[in-house]
Amino acid sequence: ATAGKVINCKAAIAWGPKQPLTIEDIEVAPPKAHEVRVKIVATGICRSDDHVLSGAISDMKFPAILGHEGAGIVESVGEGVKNLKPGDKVIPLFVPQCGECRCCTNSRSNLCDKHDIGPYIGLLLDRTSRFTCKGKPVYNFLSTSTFTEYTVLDEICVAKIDDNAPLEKVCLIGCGFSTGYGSAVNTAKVEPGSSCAVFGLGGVGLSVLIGCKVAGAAKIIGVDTNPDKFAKAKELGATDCINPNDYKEPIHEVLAKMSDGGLDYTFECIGNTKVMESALLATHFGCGTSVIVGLAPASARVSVDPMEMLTGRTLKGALFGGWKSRDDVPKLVADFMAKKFNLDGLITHRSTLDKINEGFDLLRKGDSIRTILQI
Ligand code: COD
Ligand code: ZN
Repeated sequence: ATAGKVINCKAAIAWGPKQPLTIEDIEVAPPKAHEVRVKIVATGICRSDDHVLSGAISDMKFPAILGHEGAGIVESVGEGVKNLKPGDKVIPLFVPQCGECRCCTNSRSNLCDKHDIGPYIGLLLDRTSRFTCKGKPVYNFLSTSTFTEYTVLDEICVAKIDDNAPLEKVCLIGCGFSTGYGSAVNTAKVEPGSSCAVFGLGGVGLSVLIGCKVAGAAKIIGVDTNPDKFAKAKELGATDCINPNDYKEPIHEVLAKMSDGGLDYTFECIGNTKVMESALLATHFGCGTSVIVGLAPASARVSVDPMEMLTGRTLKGALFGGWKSRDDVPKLVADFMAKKFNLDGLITHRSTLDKINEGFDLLRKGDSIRTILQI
C-alpha cells in the first residue's frame, strides 16, 4: 500500500557534532532504479556513529541520519531490482559489493569502489538523498542510515538473509560482530591449537575472541586496562586476561613469556598506535601475525623497526573483518542460525529509538557493549 508513495515516519536526526540527536518527522521518498526501501526493525549503536557526534570525522555533512548496524524488512523495490522483494529480511551493508570493480573481482579484497567510508559523500550512488526533514534534504551515513523507521539503500548495499533470523540479534552482523569475528577467521586465519592475544575487550575485541575460539585457538589472552572487562571475556572464551598496568615490564614481554617466545596472532581493537606497536612486538618473531582492527586518529602513525618484519612477522588489517559483504553476510546469518556462535554476550542493553541519546551515553561511559534499539 505504501509502494511508490512518500512515507512519513520518525527518525533520529544528527544536526551537528556535540549536539544531541532529536526525533523528528521525516519524509522518505520511494526507491529509484536499483534502490530498495527498507523498514528498519532493530539497530545497534556503534563507536563509529559516536565518532561523528564527537567531531572526530571532520568532513561529515549535516543534518544526517546515522546508524549502520541494522536489520529490517524490504518495503518496496525500485526498477531493475531482481534479487530482493517486499517482505525479504535484510541487513544493510556499509561496505557495498558491486561485483565489478577491482576489489570486488579480487578474492583477496572485500572493499568496493562504490563505498562511502570516507571522504564522506553522504548520499546514495546517484548523489541524491531520499530523506527530507522540515523541507530540507537529510544526508545518509556509510551508505546505510539505520536510526530511522524507513531508509533507502542502493541494492549493492543490501544482503538478503534467512526469513527466520531474529532481526533484534543479527543486526550486530551488520558491523561490530562481523568486524571482530572476521578479523580472526578471515584476516588472521587463526588455526587450531594456536596462541592469540586480543588488545581491547569492547564489542569488537570480544567478537575477535569469539572468532579465535571458533577457529580452535588453544590460548586466547585478553588484554585491557579496565579489569571490569575480564569476566565477560572469560565467559566468551579468553583463557587468560591481563592488565598492562599491573606490570613494570612492557606488555609484549609479558605476553612473550606466556606464549613460548611470542604469540601466533594478535589483534589491536582499540585504535591506539602505541598499542598497535606492542601488539606487533607481542607476536613471534618468525611466524607471528598482527591484525589492526581499531581505527586510529587520522594523523597518527605506527613506528616499526624493519627488523621486526624482516625476521618473518606479518602486519595486516581489514575493514568489516574481510567479509565480502553481499556474499558473506547471509552465510554469517546462517552460521548464527546453526548456532556456530552466539550474539547474546555482546548485547548488554535494549532500548527504543526515542531513548537513543541514553544509548550513546552508555557507550561513552563504557557501561555498554552493545545497545540495540527496537525501531
Ligand atoms: N590498553 C589496553 N586496553 C585499552 C587501552 C590500552 N591502552 N585503551 C583502551 N583500552 C580498552 C578499553 O578499556 C575498552 O575496553 C577497549 O579498549 C575498547 O573498547 P570500546 O568499547 O571502546 O570499543 P569497541 O570494541 O566498540 O570498538 C573499538 C574499535 C576501535 C575497534 C572501533 O571503534 C573501530 O575503530 N572499528 C574499526 C574500524 C571499522 O571497521 N570501521 C567501520 C565501521 S564501524
Ligand atoms: Zn560500526
